[in-house]
Amino acid sequence: MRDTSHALIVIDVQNDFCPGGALAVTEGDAIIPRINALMDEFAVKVLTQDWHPADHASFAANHKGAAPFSLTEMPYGPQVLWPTHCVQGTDGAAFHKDLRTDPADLIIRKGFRAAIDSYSAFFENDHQTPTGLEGYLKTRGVTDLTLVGLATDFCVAYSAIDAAKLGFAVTVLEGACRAIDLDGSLAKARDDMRAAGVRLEA
Ligand code: VGL
Ligand code: ZN
Repeated sequence: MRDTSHALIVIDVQNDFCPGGALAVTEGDAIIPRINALMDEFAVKVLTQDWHPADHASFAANHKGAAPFSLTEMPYGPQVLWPTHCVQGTDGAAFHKDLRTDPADLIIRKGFRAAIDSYSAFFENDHQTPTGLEGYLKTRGVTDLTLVGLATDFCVAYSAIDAAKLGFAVTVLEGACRAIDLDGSLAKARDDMRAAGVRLEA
């Protein structure tokens, strides 16, 4: 068991990102047994939950004529338009039934403001609006983070890069993550994580 300076951060292991879900990540559910086992190795455990209102600006359905997975321009920069997913209170937004949630110290929800997406567990996509997770971890004395979950190239990578910028020592266990891989997004995310000083392990 690691001490309380080291936290496990489990990103978005929700039904909509698993096979059969609205934004299914290939083999998204295959990582669950390893994540469940990892929870016994960390004293501090945090789960994140993508949690959008139905009128969320990241949904293609809320942009007339826009196709899912197309790009649009938001006031804060380019934004992928996603299939409607993780709508607050729906089964798609619930954690996968096999994920152990009882051991978690904190469940942090993100993406709940209609006008702005939030891939990262630390900042919304304007890179300025904090979620509060930095303060939670730092006030508990956490310095080191291990990240796992979905999806490697979006919410995991954005969270890992922000965490490294905030001064945490960050490791991503790639074997306990799965990617969406949209137009080379996985290769770019891996390069960006390495450049930010994130350690990638199997
Ligand atoms: C995610 C796209 C949209 C993720 C969330 O969890 O990686 N990706 N919302
Ligand atoms: Zn989302």
